[in-house]
Amino acid sequence: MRIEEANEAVQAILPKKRYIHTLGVVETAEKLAERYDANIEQAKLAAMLHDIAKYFSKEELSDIIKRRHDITNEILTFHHSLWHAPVGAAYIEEKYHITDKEVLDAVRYHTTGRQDMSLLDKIVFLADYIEPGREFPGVDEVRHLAKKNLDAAVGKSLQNTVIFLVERHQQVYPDTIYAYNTYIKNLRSCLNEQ
Ligand code: DGI
Ligand code: FE
Ligand code: FE
Repeated sequence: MRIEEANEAVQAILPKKRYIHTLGVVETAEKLAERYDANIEQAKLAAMLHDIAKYFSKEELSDIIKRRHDITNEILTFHHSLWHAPVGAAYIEEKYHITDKEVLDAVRYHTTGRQDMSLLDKIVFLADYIEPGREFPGVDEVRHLAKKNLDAAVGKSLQNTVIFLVERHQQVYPDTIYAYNTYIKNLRSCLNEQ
């Protein structure tokens, strides 16, 4: 699928606000791909499609999760805001015949992260967190880190997310914990070097 087709598809599916967020993620993913020598076409395509399932109903999301053998049903016992990520990957595979495993994985793990993230996973995960439309405490620190150390920036955003969830008495999905345990080491060494 070409980026222009993906753009038209998401523009038709997503509400305006989410579409603008998506364009911010595409722009940021492109810059990160240039900075860290990733494939720019893959980064832009994964970014364009990352939230495609965001407004599927809970029923639709859970039906797809139950039907797909590559998505664990365990995710249904966690907050429904996590479901659109693996469902988005399944949807773009089925509907647009995207077969690029790296693009599919970057969409699948864009919300939770995972233990060993590919370069593309990290770029989409981080672009989603720091795109220009995001405004929350701590985002500027992650934007700054993203310019000098990708893994440390991923570690910082995971730390912020874990703190956010724990403070609100929320569950933390296992992949997020695994990702945190991996990339917090990069944050620590990056901070120690200063
Ligand atoms: O879809 P977006 O709003 O662009 O961003 P996202 O895909 O990162 O959605 C994240 C939401 O999911 C955010 O509000 C926090 C919530 N969430 C709930 N449980 C978890 C979680 N996020 C992570 N990373 N891990 C969780 O266990
Ligand atoms: Fe998302
Ligand atoms: Fe997003």
